[in-house]
Amino acid sequence: MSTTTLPGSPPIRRTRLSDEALAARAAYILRGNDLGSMTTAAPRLYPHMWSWDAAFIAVGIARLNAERAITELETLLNAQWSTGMIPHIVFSDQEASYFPGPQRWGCGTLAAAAPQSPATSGICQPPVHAIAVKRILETTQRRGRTERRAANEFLERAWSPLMRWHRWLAEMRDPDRTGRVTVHHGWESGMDNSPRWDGPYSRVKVSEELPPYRRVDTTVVGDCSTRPSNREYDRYLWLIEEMRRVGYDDTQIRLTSSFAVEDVLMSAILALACDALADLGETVPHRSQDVRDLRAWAAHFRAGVAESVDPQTGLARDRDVRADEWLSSPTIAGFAPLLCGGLDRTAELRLTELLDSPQWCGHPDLVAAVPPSTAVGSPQFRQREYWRGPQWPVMAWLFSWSFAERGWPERAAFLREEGLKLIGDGTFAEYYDPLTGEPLGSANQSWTAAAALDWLC
Ligand code: 2M8
Repeated sequence: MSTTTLPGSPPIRRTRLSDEALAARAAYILRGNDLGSMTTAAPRLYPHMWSWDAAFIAVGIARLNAERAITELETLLNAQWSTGMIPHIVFSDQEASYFPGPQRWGCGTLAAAAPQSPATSGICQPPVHAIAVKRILETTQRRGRTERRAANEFLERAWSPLMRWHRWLAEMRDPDRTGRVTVHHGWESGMDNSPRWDGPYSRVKVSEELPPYRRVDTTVVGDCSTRPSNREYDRYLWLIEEMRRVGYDDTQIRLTSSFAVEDVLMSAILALACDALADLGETVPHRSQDVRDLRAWAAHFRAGVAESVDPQTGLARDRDVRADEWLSSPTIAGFAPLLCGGLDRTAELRLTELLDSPQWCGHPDLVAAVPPSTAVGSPQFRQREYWRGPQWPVMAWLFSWSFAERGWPERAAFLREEGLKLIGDGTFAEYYDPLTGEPLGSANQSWTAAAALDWLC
């Protein structure tokens, strides 16, 4: 047992809580982060709603109260753009300090497709929402009639927004029909500073016209070195500036953005989410055309992911559209085909063996055998730096859920056990040092608490 201090919080004894105590603490954190109709991604660092966080959070809240989980997703869907895009941040109207906030994005005044209210950002995040809806429906099937009915009625209301969201990704973000979703900002991937994006960002030239700004995140997190650098932030902000200048118009962004990368993990998630939604629509006759579209998209993106696999390493790769080159950093995204399937048996076996190997989950120094965000021991690995090495419990949840879907219950259970080992002290940090287990980034991160609840309840 050791004692660790999270910035801004009292010392936490790193001892494993009982499952009951851990679940109770997770529930307490989610209630504490609840603003009424949205849950902040984290209380101080992320005081608004984030798109993929909201989906994972809803899965956890459904274990406590299905109706509140539905409200969470409805708040997000109410912020959908007229194009079909679900924005990556929905800003709370409560006074909360986050940069870049609604003014810097300027979507309400610049983007014809954005809602006037609520205020949103102008980019998207991975489409895990249909996965959440499927999970919530499964959870409620074991509940009373009232919760079951509420969940089924929600599916009716959410169907069309989710279809429009998937269609927008499939059509607008795959212009060359490669079967891989193009992102125009590292933030769209959710893995902001992953080494996956180092090459593409090195080619983004920040103009002197970038309006000045002041970061807030580095004033919240105690150890700034675990956050992206100022150099990286300049690039993040410059890409937003480029989008503002074209009024967040999809076609213009595609033609002008200095960052265009086919994101293999986002593509695998889209394939998974299309299948999840199709499963939910399968028994409803008037949805048969939608289900056919969803299955076709799932097959298309699954094939795009499989095609990206590096014959040398066996890992899937992103592709930089601007430089016309494959990107081969050894990151967790390389395991994308294990989420969505699509490889032949030999390639799939090779990839599962790699996941279990000492380069990844089988590394002898790991505190818990869940995939680190970057391969331990690779030149790009930084054990405390955000998406450059730390383990993210929510990613373990996603892999565990999809392994169960794929018919690999032992693998799913193993990741659950190891994930709980990481977060068993109840810190519910944003991410963890894989070699020491130290909780890093934000404390009381909602999606970490949500993953625990889904695992435990
Ligand atoms: C992180 O990203 C935001 C920007 O979107 C930030 O650093 O300010 C990422 O980990 C992202 O995946 C996550 O959704 C967000 C909120 O938890 O934080």
